[in-house]
Amino acid sequence: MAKNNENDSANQPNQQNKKSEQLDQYRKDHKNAKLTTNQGMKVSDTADSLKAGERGPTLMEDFHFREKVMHFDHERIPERVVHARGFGVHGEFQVYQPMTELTSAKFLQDPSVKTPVFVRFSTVVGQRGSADTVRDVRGFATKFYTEDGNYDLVANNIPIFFIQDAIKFPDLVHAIKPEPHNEIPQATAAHDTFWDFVVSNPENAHMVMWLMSDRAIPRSFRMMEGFGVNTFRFVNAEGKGRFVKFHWKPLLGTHSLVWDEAQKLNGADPDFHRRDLWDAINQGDYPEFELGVQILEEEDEFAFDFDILDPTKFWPEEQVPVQIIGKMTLNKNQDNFFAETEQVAFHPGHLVPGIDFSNDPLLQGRLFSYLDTQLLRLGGPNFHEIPINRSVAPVKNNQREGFHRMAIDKGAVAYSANSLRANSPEPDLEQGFKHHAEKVEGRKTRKRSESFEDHYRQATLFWNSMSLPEKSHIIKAFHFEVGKVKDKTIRQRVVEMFNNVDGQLASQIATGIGVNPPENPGGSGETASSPAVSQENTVKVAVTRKAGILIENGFDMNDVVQMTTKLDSAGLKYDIISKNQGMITASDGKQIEATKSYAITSSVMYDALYIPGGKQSTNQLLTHKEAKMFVNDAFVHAKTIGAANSGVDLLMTSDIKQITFADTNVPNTVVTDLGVISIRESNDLSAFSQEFIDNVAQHRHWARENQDGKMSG
Ligand code: HDD
Repeated sequence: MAKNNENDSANQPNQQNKKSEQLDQYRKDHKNAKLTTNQGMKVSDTADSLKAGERGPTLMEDFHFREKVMHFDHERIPERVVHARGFGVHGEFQVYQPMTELTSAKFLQDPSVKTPVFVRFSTVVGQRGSADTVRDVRGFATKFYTEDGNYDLVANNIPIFFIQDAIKFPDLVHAIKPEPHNEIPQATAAHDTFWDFVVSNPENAHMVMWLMSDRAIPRSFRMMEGFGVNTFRFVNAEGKGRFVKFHWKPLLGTHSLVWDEAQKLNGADPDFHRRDLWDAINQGDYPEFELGVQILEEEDEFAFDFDILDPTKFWPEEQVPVQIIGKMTLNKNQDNFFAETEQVAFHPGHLVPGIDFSNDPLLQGRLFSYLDTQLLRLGGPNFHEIPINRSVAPVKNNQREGFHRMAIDKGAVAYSANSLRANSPEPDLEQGFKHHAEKVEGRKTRKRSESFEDHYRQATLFWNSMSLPEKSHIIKAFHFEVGKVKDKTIRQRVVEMFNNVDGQLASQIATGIGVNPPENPGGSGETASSPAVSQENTVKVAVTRKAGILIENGFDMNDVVQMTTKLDSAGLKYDIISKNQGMITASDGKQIEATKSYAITSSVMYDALYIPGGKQSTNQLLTHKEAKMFVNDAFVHAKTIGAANSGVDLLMTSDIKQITFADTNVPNTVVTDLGVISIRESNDLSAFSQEFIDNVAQHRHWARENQDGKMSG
């Protein structure tokens, strides 16, 4: 169970690492303390201002009032222009084996070294207070506090990007953000300006396919991949460079919500993703991600039918395997959202020796944007001194002054070269960063390389790689997103554009959005697929999944205890839910606490649903429309549903009744049909509860989508 907020961070294990020790110097707990002003003077009253007489005007000399309100007046800083809504956590990274052959990066050499990290997950489009489960790309930015300085891997959960050149980023963001005249709509691409941008800039085709896919509505930050997107370079101690793409692989697999569920969650719990992460870490279920790299020798730069510098292309894992090189464990929540999540400043240009850039034109432009945006957001050039941004490696240079300078730099000398301080701090010729000595040559031009011209083949490759349920979700996403576009010409142009990806896809998009199917169904001619990008092929485990258990007075305690014992031992979570919160009495007189009621919870907050038996309990549940909604939603969202003994009666009155399990009524027999598991007349639920857990591990039972016209993608 999650603890209350005050205790949450206090009860966490204190990480023993250099970053944590550094942050300890700034952490304050304010326990057993006397209230003071910012000058440290004790305050005798903070509830009444100083007035001329009890009913008189407030006096200018009330310095405590002025200080308190002045501070409050200035408590907001500009939110990030993109990725405004995010959530940060601490962790540690360990490499599995020395990577000496590929890179000299020190944090990738010694498997016994735990490098502290801070990770910020985010959505891209929504404002800071927007909902978590919107359809969007997710940011996955990691700051490694290495002995050689900070290294930032500023990644997303989709391996490619919308545009090929950073100069188009302001156009993309202006198009996808709420429209400027009325600031509608919030946190969504489902509006005219975005789709106008898409059809006017066909390089978006591939990314839009991913954005319409399940990847854009992750089940959890703990269950999504991360991708560095841009092509970087590993450089070893001998100066040999190789191209590299970075991957984060979640040990829990890559899983998504369904769209109807995601929308309902936006209302039921707009903090669903951050709460999921916060709770998991507080409960000791530390999310783990393996770091993978795809490596390309420089000689193979031109060996592919796409340009490896083009950020709208990924390197299919079947062609360039992902080598797993280490693991990150996220094991500590932040103590203060503003100080850590809000003030952390990432930058793809924060490198360490052994890692370098490529000429990817999106990456090159990013290198300007991040530092620049931090200047405005964090109010000056000294944001590297904010605790969360501080390197654990010593910072020594001749930079001085500026807003909010913390360091007290001693001495008269603040320039280089100098003789008065023996040229200290001096460049380190041995260990200092050396730029990879790539040969570059060319005439100045604003032209894009012809090798960046094909916008459709990989979009088709992605489409070819999708399972049938994934394809149907993509089509439904197009219906929602493009259906919201008011301009019919743009809707028609979306169909024409995606006809270049796949003719059938284009025809099915057209059907839902009231425009004509393509005259000549087309496609890019790509026939290959990449099974690695389908979520059907991901890791499937039940651990940390959460079940809702519906009971009322008179429930069967044996049915509850057998299931919860099994869930506990398999590492799953559950909530006991009833009409009202409080103690609920079983048929044997024993009691259990319902920690959740219908008023504060709903099926969309759970991965699975269980209805134990107990005639009296079932009879009451049968009269609750909320209980039926629980069952119907769980069914429609393709979740595992289990019912034991009289609990099965609730399923019989729901939308599930048409599937075959209901006809099977053999006592003491576990019946499983499309992820609905039932057992009648049984006291021994061991096989039943194991079957329930095995089904939860499947994540969803997509075959159900064909069972019921009401299924949503
Ligand atoms: Fe970016 C933030 C990831 C392209 C300009 N970006 C930002 C964050 C992530 C990414 C995860 C949030 C960092 C945090 O949590 O604080 N961005 C990407 C990826 C890209 C990408 C994977 C494609 C490869 N970004 C991109 C381009 C530009 C920017 C092409 C500009 C030319 N990004 C920014 C920014 C942000 C940012 C405006 C906003 C807030 C911030 O930097 O700190 O500079």
